[in-house]
Amino acid sequence: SDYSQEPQRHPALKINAKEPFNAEPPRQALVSSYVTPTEFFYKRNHGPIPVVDDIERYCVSVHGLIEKPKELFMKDIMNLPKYTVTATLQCAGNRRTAMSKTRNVRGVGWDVAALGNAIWGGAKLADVLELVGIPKSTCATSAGGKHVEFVSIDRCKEEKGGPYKASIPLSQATNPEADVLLAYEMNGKTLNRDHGYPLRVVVPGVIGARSVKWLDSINIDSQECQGFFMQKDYKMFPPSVNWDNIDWSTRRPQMDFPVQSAICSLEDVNVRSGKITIKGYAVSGGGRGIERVDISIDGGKTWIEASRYQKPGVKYIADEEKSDKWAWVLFEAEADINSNTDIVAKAVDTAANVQPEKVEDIWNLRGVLNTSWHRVHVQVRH
Ligand code: MTE
Ligand code: MO
Repeated sequence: SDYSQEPQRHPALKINAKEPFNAEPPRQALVSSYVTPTEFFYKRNHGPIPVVDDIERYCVSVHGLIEKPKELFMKDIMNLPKYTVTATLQCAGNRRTAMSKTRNVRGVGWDVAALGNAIWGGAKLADVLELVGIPKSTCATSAGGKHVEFVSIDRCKEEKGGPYKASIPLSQATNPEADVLLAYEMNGKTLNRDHGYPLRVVVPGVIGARSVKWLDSINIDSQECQGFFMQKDYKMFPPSVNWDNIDWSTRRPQMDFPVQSAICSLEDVNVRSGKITIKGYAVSGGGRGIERVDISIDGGKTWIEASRYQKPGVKYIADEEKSDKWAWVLFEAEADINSNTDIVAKAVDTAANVQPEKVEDIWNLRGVLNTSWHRVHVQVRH
């Protein structure tokens, strides 16, 4: 593989793997703004960053079970109505490092910042599919159980040198309310190479692995994508399954991510005795908003409710009409700390799903979806 044409990256990023490049921002930087600056947005790759230099000739071929297969050029996609969607993208491996501390797992180690909240601009996939004769849907059971496969330009070793790929159900792809985008902008600027230039998929509310970057083709199929990252990775197994007894076919590919939160204003550190501010993020998949964030300053015995922030004028963040339903909320609480303790965060989403207490209970061999209560141990200096 050729890593000689990698883009420049912000020096503050914490590099978890160099080739392919995998990096996340420091905790503090992550929650310093509601919209994550592009240079601090985590970068998750499985191969070298592709170079697309002839944008006039770049096109996406749409084929498979359709009547009018088509090559779509950038101008065709940019001629469709442009939408902006504020959505949090989260890697299924976020917080894997903490899971591997109970029992070893395989995969890139991530702290709590393998996610980010961006304003994505582009065409709705539902509009793109209409161009090739596939009607829109609003009903989850329509679309005949078919799937939409996204194939990239990049090359990765897991696919034996082939491209990264993934699929979503056609019913989700054709539903305008699902807000699935073919995005060419991130935070108001042309998408950069790290994040999928010139065009990427953004599937809001779903683990990042399905938001294919550097889109090359779209394939309408009767079955879900058979690629490595759908069939042999990004599935959640029970704690009893190990590398000797694993049967990948017994589980479905993970789609929506579960309710998650983490404290980002503190690491396991010394603090001065007295008032401290506890800040972090909370997010849930599937368009479920955040109902509540609970904070404990005594290791989880008693709890206080944190205040939550998305944007000015929105007090009740679980209100779907007013909130950014695909986006995280930032939370904040103040507390008096006078002795060594564990500060803990747990979030509740609008479906009343709560984060599990112990990482052991959700341990899985690939180390995905660590959504256990987030703990920070603080030592007090008097
Ligand atoms: N798309 C391609 N083509 N190649 C990849 O390696 N990684 C996926 C997804 N799309 C990947 C990809 C994974 S696992 C995640 S979490 C997100 O992209 C990360 O997106 P980001 O790098 O823009 O944060
Ligand atoms: Mo990921």
